[in-house]
Amino acid sequence: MTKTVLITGATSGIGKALVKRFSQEKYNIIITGRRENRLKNIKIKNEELFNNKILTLNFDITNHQIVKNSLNSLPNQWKKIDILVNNAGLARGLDKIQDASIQDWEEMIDTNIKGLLYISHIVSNWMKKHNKGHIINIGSTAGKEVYEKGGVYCATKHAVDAISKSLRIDLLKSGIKVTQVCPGAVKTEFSKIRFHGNIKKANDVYKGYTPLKAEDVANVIFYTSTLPENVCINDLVVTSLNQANSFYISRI
Ligand code: NDP
Ligand code: 8X3
Repeated sequence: MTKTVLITGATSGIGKALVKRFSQEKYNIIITGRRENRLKNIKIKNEELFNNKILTLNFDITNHQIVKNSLNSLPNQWKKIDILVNNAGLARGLDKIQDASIQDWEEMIDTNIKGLLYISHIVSNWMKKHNKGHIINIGSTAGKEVYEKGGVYCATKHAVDAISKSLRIDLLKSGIKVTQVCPGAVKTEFSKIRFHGNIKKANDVYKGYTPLKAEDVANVIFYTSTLPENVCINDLVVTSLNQANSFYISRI
């Protein structure tokens, strides 16, 4: 039977690459994000290429009521979700805590922590009905150690780390796998968003070394979903060859 995967934050970067990877394997895919035009184009392009079915849900993950209404609007057959990839997320700013913008903090906390929880709350209950499913949370090396000026972003990714561990315990009797995938630097729109559109600052993040591509991470995430039923990767850190952790990157 065709499996269904829900991918949040599918309009760009890792999420968009994941849509392609799962489409190649003919999954039914629910894709979410705020940019409706992008969702439509991604649906059309992948369906044309891979002949699978893609359903778009256009919502802001930070609004609990809208998340609930959107997910509940899915046709019943689309609510039997085999895999949930909690990928939507962002960094805003790179500032010391005493200097940072409160608005930036709110956005990161609301998206990376609360948004992930809103989706997981609903979808884990759907999965429980079938005693089956796989929740894959996208954490970060920033959830493994903290770096200067990254305080609140790192805190949100440490929260994803904690939530992934807790969910795995809470769902232990439910036949639902919980995996966390923690990438190091990946060249996506991430830094452009972090620096509020400052392209020079964004490009500087990836200068002098080869970061991961979104496709690299998508392949790894996809792999974690392909293992036998009794095998669960709990936690996986993936960086480019040039990166050891949040602090050490070998630049030329
Ligand atoms: P992108 O900026 O390219 O993609 C982020 C995605 O998240 C977009 O599809 C965006 O959709 C979605 N998103 C952001 N805010 C919201 C919101 N309020 N409501 C709904 N969707 C939202 O970044 P990446 O692909 O790099 O990031 C994906 C994940 O990977 C994030 O969780 C990030 O923290 C994590 N990560 C990234 C790394 C990197 O170096 N790039 C490294 C480690 C982890 P839209 O704007 O259309 O709503
Ligand atoms: C993104 C990686 O190093 O910019 O999670 O925090 S980093």
